[in-house]
Amino acid sequence: ETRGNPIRCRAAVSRKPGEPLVIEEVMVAPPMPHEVRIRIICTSLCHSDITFWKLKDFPGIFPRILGHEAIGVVESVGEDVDEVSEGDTVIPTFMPDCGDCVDCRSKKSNLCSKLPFKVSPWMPRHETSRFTDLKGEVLYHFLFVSSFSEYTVVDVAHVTKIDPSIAPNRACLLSCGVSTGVGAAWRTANVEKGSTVVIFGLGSIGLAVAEGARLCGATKIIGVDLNPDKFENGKKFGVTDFVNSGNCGDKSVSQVIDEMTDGGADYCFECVGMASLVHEAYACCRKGWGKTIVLGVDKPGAKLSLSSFEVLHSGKSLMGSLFGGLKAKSDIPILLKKYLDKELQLDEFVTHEVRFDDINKAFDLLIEGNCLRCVIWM
Ligand code: CXF
Ligand code: ZN
Repeated sequence: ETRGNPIRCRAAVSRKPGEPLVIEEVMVAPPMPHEVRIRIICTSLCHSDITFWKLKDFPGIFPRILGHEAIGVVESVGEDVDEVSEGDTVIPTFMPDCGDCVDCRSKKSNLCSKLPFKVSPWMPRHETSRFTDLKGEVLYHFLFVSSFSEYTVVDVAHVTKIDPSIAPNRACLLSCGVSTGVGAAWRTANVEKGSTVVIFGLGSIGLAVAEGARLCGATKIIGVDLNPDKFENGKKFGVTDFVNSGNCGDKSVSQVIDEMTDGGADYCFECVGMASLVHEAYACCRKGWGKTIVLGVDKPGAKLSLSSFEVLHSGKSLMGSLFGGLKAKSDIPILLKKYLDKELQLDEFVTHEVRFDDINKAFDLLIEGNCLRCVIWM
């Protein structure tokens, strides 16, 4: 009987920035009110795990249990949890969906104001940790998920119950990366049939944007990347055209795209995390109605500089999108259904799978760049 008691299990602890994770035994406290304890089935590595693993200064918080793209089974629930119960299959997400704040009730936002998103080392509601190592030292949480552990505790606002029959090594992708990209095209931009879309960066997020844009009926999907090999793979996800950003001669990328699109694209997505690419994207979305959506995470403090006069004259929009604008509890099941109906591709994103003991190999693979998603089996 584990319910109500701490669980001793294995976790991959990030003890020092940039150093290999250490698999060790940890204690996972029982869930507090509004929390659920989950046995992780599998997790996959997202680039944000690497970003925060490498960060030395703020918010470089160690020792920490990283991981935020996962699927698991509810082991036990805390007080005041009636939405899920023991044995339910759930997807944890870094974005909450409390369902009753002004924002969660509005169709226009996915930015919950009851549990506002922040990069915190704690559980969202009680601001404490559920993890300790065997010496009794606190281990910090990450993005409210911390899935690099056999068991984790997540707030009920951060879990979505799903159909347990879906392959876990596919469903887990909807916990972060693929949902973010597909959602950005579908929910944030609301790409229409016949649209022209430009995607800066053909990593997992960019390819998921392509997949979303394809599902929405976009006819021209231009991929922009420094690596021309990315185009071949991109075609599987709907990329129809390619611009090698390192090979535009004396033109800027935005000039090249402006010519290809006869005056600018309907939607541009920045999926790299470079302010200069946001400028390029904004420059080549069409005057009057073009929308540029920022998905990439740049260094803390990185600034954009747009001329106020240009913004006024252009009539363009610039928007950010966290988790693709999706509301986890209602939208993840929709995307899973699209996968089961063979509309949404997920299989193609899984390029590698490793055992939990080889979690550091997943880091190497994603850093090397020939990996989209590496699933880690617990
Ligand atoms: C990121 C988005 C920006 C803040 C940190 C988390 N999302 C997921 O990988
Ligand atoms: Zn992520």
